[in-house]
Order: sequence, then C-alpha cells, then structure tokens
Amino acid sequence: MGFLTGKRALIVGVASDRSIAAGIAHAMHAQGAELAFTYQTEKLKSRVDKIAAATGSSLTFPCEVTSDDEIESVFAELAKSWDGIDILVHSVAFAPREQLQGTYADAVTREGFSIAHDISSYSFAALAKAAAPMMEGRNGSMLTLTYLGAIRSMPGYNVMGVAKASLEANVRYLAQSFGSKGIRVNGISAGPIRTLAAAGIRDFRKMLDFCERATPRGHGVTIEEVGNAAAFMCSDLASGITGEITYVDAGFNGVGISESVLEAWGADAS
Ligand code: NAD
Ligand code: 0WE
Repeated sequence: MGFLTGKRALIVGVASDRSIAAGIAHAMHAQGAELAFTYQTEKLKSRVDKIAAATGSSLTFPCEVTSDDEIESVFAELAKSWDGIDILVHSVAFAPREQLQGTYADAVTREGFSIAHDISSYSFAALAKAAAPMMEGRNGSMLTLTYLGAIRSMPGYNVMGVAKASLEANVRYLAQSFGSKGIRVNGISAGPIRTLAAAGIRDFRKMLDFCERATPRGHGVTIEEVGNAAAFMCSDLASGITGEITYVDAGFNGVGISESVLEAWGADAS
C-alpha cells in the first residue's frame, strides 16, 4: 500500500509528459493517490487528458490562473466528484519572453513585472484560498515549484527570480495562514530540467550542462526524482514540515567550488 493511499490531489501545471507536474502526478499515483488535473488552454486539454488517463484519472478542468472565475469553477466542478481535497500542487510560471533576455535592469518593465508576479506567485495564493475550504480537517498539503534564481542571481532569469522570491515568501505566509486548519504549505526548489518552460531560453543547454556537472554526483535531477520528493512532502510522512523550501537539485545549491570546475581551471587533483 502506497503512502498516499486514500489521498486526493489536484495538480495544476501539466503541459506535456516532460512537465515537472507530470512527474509529480506519476509519483503520487504510484503511491496510491487519486488525481485531478487542470489545463491552461483547450490546446493543452488532450495532452492533459492523456496523462490523467495514464494515472487512472478522468477529472480534468480548464484553468487559466489569471482568471478568478476559472479558479472558482475548478473547485465548484471538482466538488461534484470529490467531497474534499488533500493535496494541491502548483507548478506554474510565466514571464513574457523578452523579460528573460539581457540584464534584469534592461529587460524589466512595469507590465513584465506585473505579469510574472501575477502568474508565477499570486496564482499560488489564489488557488490556495480557493482550495482551503475543501482541505480543512484532513491533514491537507499544498506544494509549489520554485528555483534557485529566487535567492541567487542567474543570467537571464531576471524578473522570474524576483517572482520566485515572492513565491517563496508566499509559502511561508500561506503556511501561517492555514496552519490552524491543519494544512501544510511547502515549496520544492528543483534543479534545471529540460521542459517546455526551458524551451527557447537562450543558452539553456549551457546552463544545464554547467549545473549538472557542478553537482556532487555530476548529473542533474529528473522529473521522477522531483515527483518522488513531492509525493513525500504531500504525505503524512512529512507532517513536521511546513513553510519550508526543500532543494531537489542533486546538491547544486550547496556547492562552493565543484570538482569539475576546479579541474577545468587546470588545478592539480591531489
Ligand atoms: P512546463 O512548461 O511543463 O510547466 C509550466 C506550466 O505552467 C504549464 O503547464 C503551463 O500551462 C502553466 N502556465 C503558464 N502560464 C499559465 C497561466 N496563465 N494559467 C495556467 N497555467 C499556466 O515547465 P516546468 O519546467 O514543468 O515548470 C513547472 C514549474 O517548475 C514552474 O513553476 C517552474 O518555474 C518550476 N521549475 C522549473 C525548473 C526547470 O528547469 N524546468 C526548475 C525549477 C523550477
Ligand atoms: O522557471 C523557469 C522558467 C519559467 C519560464 C519560462 C518561459 C519560457 C517561455 C517563465 N516564462 C517563460 N516565458 C516564455 O515565453 N525555470 C526554472 C527554467 C529556467 O528558465 C531560465 C533558467 C532556468 C533554469 C531562464 C534563464 C536562466 C535559467
């Protein structure tokens, strides 16, 4: 019997079978959870339906997170099938493409800043507010996905880094808000992974190679590894963890100078 048997999870942020949210869905399903999904646009519906079917679910609902109406109707529709929810997964981020080019100061605009923060940070609070009434009194757990660019500057991550810093603060304030209802709120800071969100980002390949080689084990993380950590974080095994950001990055964030960089510098290994 899996450690999520009897739990019901709503997963927001599947766009393809490479999505981190798809890795989370498979891991939660493997641990016995029952799943429901949202999709951003009609174009994505068939892909999300397929991943739902592969994880034993037929519950998929449209949800563009900039719309309060759509957020509200997800839970109204879900309530027709489920009397409650145990797990909310938020795996959504967006900034206008031109925000992720050049330096932060050159790229950032009032409009770009606002969109990035609305979709990548506020939407977690909006979904959490809407989900909380269905999560009360059942050891509920909410989880979002963040990135190291929240606390360190990364070339080109720009306003997304500022929005992720806001998202991480959101985790701590939501944990406080819902603590008395028995709901935990956490973040997973994943290492870089080639997904749709990474497609077309300048020099992503180079950054991925650098980050992977700089980890203690010499390679990066998979959506399966992030999925397994997410399943644990949302299970009762993690009952003592809330308001926390957990790194699932193969140790990259803890490295000062990596063996591989030292070697590339021409240093003597002894
Ligand atoms: P992805 O493209 O598969 O997922 C991003 C999701 O956001 C998509 O499903 C998309 O539909 C959704 N989305 C964007 N704007 C939306 C909107 N307005 N309304 C509703 N949905 C919207 O990419 P991913 O890499 O799986 O990203 C998922 C999360 O993981 C993001 O928060 C991202 O910042 C985070 N993350 C990614 C990496 C990485 O390297 N891929 C690393 C750390 C954290
Ligand atoms: O959070 C992200 C990326 C999120 C993202 C991606 C896009 C591409 C398409 C947000 N908005 C957009 N807008 C688009 O138009 N990651 C953690 C992946 C990522 O993106 C980077 C990274 C990493 C890692 C950008 C620059 C540097 C590193």
